[in-house]
Amino acid sequence: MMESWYMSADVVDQTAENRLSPNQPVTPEQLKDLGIKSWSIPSEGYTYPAKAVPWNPDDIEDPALAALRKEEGYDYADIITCSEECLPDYHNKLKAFFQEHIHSDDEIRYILKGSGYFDVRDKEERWIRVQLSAGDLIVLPEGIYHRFTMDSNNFTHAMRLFKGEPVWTPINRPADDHESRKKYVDTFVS
Ligand code: KMT
Ligand code: NI
Repeated sequence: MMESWYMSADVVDQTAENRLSPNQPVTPEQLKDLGIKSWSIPSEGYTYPAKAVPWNPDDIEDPALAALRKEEGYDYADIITCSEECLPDYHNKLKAFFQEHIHSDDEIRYILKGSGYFDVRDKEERWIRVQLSAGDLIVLPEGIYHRFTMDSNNFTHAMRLFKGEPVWTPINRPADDHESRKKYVDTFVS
């Protein structure tokens, strides 16, 4: 199960839990209220390639994942492994992932192995840390301010899903005038 909590203000080590003390948990309902959707689909027992290409998403053997992809229209899928060996331009990518940004589409990630954190802003701009581990599938809605980091285990093997032709471009904050941001604010904040 995914666990989430409000973050402490002073982040020294981005890979640490950075909880408030005492811990202030965030419920799945609170995440839903920010437009975040999630599912749990056990990933053990299935093998996936370590790298993005070449890989035909129709080769997915897990019927639960195949069904969800069909239902949600996630017709594109590839694989990303966050490790120095597998991810080209590793250090710069990790830096970019942790820069606060939005996208012009939903960001959909299914953790196959390892773990990591997505941080998202709540309606009052406070950071919520969402802990993901193998089997967690999360959808961050278009226009939500967020960032990603690995945790102290330093390994994330994930599937990236998308509807249609993928666009991964991050739009760094400030992006308040971006159409996707305005749409997000209209739908979930105001
Ligand atoms: C992203 O866009 O932040 C990533 O792809 C991070 C690695 S996948 C969990
Ligand atoms: Ni992103």
